[in-house]
Amino acid sequence: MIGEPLAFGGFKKKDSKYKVLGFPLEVTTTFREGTKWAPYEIRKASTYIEFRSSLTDLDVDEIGFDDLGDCVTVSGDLRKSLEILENVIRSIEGIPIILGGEHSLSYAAVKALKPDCLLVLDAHMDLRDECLGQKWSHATWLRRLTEEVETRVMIIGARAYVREEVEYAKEKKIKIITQPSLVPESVSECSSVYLSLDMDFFDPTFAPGVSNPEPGGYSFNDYLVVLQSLYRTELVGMDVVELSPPYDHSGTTAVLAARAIIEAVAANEL
Ligand SMILES: [Mn+2]
Repeated sequence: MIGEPLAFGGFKKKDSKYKVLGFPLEVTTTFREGTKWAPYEIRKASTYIEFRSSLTDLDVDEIGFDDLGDCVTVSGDLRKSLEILENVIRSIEGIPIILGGEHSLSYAAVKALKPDCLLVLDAHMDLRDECLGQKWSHATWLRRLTEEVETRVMIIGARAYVREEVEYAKEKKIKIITQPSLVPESVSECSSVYLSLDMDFFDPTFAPGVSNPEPGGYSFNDYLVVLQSLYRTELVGMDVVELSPPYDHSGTTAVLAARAIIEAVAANEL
């Protein structure tokens, strides 16, 4: 690995179907900035941890990853950046694993991959019509997406939202799941799933380095319970978003992000 460019787990295994793509998107962050530095920090953390899955006991380093590097973003232009990402994802053969970046990027990924279901792990619903006067934002991307596509949406972890979002969720039949153990049953109805992990799904105790921390979150073990939902469906892509390295003083949020990817791949492989 020494002398090689940084890659997820040190992997540039061309024949792995798991295609890691960094997308250092940061245009609309409203609180704690720094998400654009996350792809680098997640890759760095990933080179120092074990790749054995504690959920499945699989050795994920035997499966490996194909790290494609970072996709270009257009500084200050969210819509253009999303257009680029959507096109890049369409061109990838395999299962893209996107290292964000702000949460808006999931809009482009889901549009490109057209999963039957979208499973969002997030403290927030991101269903506002506008955030601070902006129609396109990390806090509105899921509203824009559900206005355009028919994908079934399930959210687990939501604990900070406004009435407008709850009403919209009801209108659009977006499923708000309140217990990790209830996720596998809901997802078992899906023929394919895209997993979007906002790191603020976790409690700030476990994941302090995020843009919008919210108390009352979940643990890594809860996340493993959620992942059991991948046993009986096909994962078509995932992202890990909203990690903000300048607030990740211990570096443990980046480790958690890397571990979260390893476990998701293991759950999909089982
Ligand atoms: Mn969030």
